[in-house]
Amino acid sequence: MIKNNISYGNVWIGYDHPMKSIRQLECAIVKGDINRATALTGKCLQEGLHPSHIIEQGILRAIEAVGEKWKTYEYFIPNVLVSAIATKLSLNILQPALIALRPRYIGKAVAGTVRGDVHDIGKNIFLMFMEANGFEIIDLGIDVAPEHFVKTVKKEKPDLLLLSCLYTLTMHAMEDTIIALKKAGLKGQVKILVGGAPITSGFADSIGADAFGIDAMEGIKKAKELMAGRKGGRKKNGFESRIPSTGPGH
Ligand code: B12
Repeated sequence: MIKNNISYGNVWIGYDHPMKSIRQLECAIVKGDINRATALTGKCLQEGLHPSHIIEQGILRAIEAVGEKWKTYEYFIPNVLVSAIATKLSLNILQPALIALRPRYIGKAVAGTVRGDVHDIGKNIFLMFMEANGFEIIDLGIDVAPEHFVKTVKKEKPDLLLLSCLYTLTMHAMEDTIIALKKAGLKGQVKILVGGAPITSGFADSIGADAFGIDAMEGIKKAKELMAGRKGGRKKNGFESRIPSTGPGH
């Protein structure tokens, strides 16, 4: 797995242990050192580390540390922003490597962070894993209005709608989006999967979502379960394979 390294048991000789690069990457993101973070991301890949391992052990840990520093007033918005930029650029480097592992086509999903909310790191990570698992993704970005989700679902006829939210004050926008889908008669046509730090399964149920994922990995599992629940398989373009509506607005 790891090139250019010689290991005897847990002892690495000649070159650095690749986990050292991951720790350095974590550190660079926390410090907001964008150039170093991108260089180290490339180095981690060159050392043969799996992109999902780099995300989980480096990037996610870094963002958690940044969140802690914000909580304790050690960091302010500009610090968090540079760390977020470093994260985004590192993810851009990892994306091709992750997508190259893409298995067979599973289905199509429209995604976005709901209206009023600009957080997208978690959504982007989740979407990268979705793509690596065979989903075609149409990402509408951040601060997406319910009407925009509705318009895109009508046009693209996805299997899944993925809604992300990080800021508690915008959680209601998830419900607004589902209400708008119901009003447009689309609620039974697309399965809705929700996630983001403040979201719980109770909240997801209360707003009429079809499933909730606590993190990216559980999100993938739920997305696949929702697809498996669809009758008659998936045709690549259209609503043809949709499960028949199970009741009014659902
Ligand atoms: C980075 C960050 C920012 C960056 C965002 C950059 C970006 N491009 O995303 C910036 C600086 C812009 C920012 C702005 C603000 N932020 Co901010 N931010 C954070 C921070 C530090 C990290 C968030 C993050 O990326 N987490 C890491 C990701 C990986 O986690 P995640 O999003 O939960 O995603 C995982 C899962 O939830 C899941 N997932 C995510 N989406 C989905 C979707 C589906 C369908 C599924 C299945 C799964 C899934 O998969 C992911 C991977 O496992 C948090 C603190 C923290 N500890 O979380 C605060 C935090 C979220 N922010 C907060 C606040 C208050 C703000 C501001 C209001 C600050 C201000 N005064 O302006 C603004 C918000 C403006 C707005 N309208 O949205 C608060 C929110 C508090 C609350 N009550 O909601 C937090 C918690 C900080 C705090 N402790 O006070 N922020």
